[in-house]
Amino acid sequence: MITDEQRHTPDRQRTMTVRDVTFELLRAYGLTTVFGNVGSTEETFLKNFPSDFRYVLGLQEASVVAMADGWAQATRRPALVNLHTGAGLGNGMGSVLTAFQNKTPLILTTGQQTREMVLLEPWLTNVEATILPRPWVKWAYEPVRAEDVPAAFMRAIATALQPPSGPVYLSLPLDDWDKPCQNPVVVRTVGTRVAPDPERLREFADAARQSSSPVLIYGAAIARGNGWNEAVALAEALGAPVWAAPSSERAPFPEDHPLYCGGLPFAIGPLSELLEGHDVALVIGAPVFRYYPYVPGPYLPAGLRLLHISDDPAETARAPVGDSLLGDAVLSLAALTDLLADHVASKATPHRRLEHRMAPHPPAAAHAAGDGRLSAAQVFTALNEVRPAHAVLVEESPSNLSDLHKAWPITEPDTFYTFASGALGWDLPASVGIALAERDTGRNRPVITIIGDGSFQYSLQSIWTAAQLHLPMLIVILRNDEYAILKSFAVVEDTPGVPGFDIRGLDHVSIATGYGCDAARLDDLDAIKQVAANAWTKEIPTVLEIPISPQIPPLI
Ligand SMILES: Cc1ncc(C[n+]2csc(CCOP(=O)(O)OP(=O)(O)O)c2C)c(N)n1
Ligand SMILES: [Mg+2]
Repeated sequence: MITDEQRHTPDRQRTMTVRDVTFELLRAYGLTTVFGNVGSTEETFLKNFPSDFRYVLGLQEASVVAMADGWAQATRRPALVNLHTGAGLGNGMGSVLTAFQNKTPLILTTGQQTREMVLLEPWLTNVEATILPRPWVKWAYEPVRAEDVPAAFMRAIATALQPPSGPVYLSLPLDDWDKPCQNPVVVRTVGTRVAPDPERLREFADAARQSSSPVLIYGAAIARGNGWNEAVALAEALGAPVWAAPSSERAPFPEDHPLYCGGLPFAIGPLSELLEGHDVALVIGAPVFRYYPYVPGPYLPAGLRLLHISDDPAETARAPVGDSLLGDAVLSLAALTDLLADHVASKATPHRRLEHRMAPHPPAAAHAAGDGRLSAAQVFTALNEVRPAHAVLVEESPSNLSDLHKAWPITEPDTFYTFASGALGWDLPASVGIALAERDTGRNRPVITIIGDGSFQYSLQSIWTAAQLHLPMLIVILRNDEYAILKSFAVVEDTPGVPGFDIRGLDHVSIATGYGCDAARLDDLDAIKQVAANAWTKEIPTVLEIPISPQIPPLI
């Protein structure tokens, strides 16, 4: 940190350190919150931690990275993470993988052993540090000289922010921070959106104009770019039905809009079937497509031309079908709407409307199968009744997802988050980061996390951070004592007799109170509604364990 005395001393008379210059740069970028878990190799970075910076401690690194991810998404700013050398980064990698697929700009840093000893690999040396986080970072670097540290941060920030945005990584030897750094801080800015090639976009607009039955498939990039208005304007200009891309991690379109059809299934054959009858599909801001279970079939129905717009060249390159165009989703939506200004929208083709996102068919049993326990659907309906206005939903509840989306349509921007990756352990800590961002931004919208009893275990330490930060969240654990969704996969994959699906004997009330939260086990709808409604009067999270009747929903 630069003291007032240093600030008023002419440059020639004092020695700036690597720490001074780096903190000036971080300050200039507003990177004054460090999400971290510290060790001996990071203490030199954090020494005399400046009072205008904030340290958010997470007790395990998967939580630290995902909290930063949630905060970055909800503030629409990059976030700074500091972990303990290779050991901490290793623990955090599941969340780094998710952040990469979420396209969240994270500046990941770890300490490294001192340059004096690194050659002989003392304890906790991050051997081949830049290899460890690959392929889930856009750039990984360990500065060759101490004085390169600030410029390496600047390059890291620029790389993280430019499209497609994502995590970057710096490994920082612990003896660099007090070394002299004569180079002044250089603060550069970069653009974060790339416009599509106008000629090719015109071709796409012409194809849409000439189509007799166009369909729009919207992805999470529209939500990340705050583009609901643009998404609605294009849909209405075309009069086209809108699907959310399979398993969208953010809601790209208001789910109560008359043109909204639901979420496409994440399997090849069933997805293709749902697009039958259309002649042009425009996919904007999503991969083509995010699939999961393998269900063979044609990628597209006969007679359908697919046009794809994304700012991620890896996505446009790996699409198995269709013609692609690189460009920002929201800029493309606006430009297409302009190009179609003279277009008289035909009436949207009447279409099967799915009221859920991931699973193509609703679960067989919507209610408890006579075992006295509530069904997930009953719980969601009750929570939806008492949730405060503008509540933000964060979800990781695999077997109950379609029930959740049926009960809880997303009708406001930035009120739904999940992971793009399927790597469990992201949503709970991300929801803590989102709740912190809601407070930091002054929006103060309540955050409700709905999570399976299996998913809860992966990053449960994050609820301690939420309690320490006095965040009044509502965290609902659906206890079915099993990994239910894996039983559905066992049906699809025809794998009877797989062990390891049952997770009995967990006491979430003890766990949550042990981490400093309020907690209760409730199996009565009225009590659930009452406790849920009161969660917002507290200064710590409320964790509800709700026993639910297990169900094995059909995946396909
Ligand atoms: C990091 C990670 N480990 C394991 C898995 C495999 N997996 C997918 S779903 C699941 C079970 C989830 O259980 P729970 O949260 O209780 O939801 P339920 O299926 O019971 O609704 C597991 C273990 C995964 N996706 N990610
Ligand atoms: Mg479960």
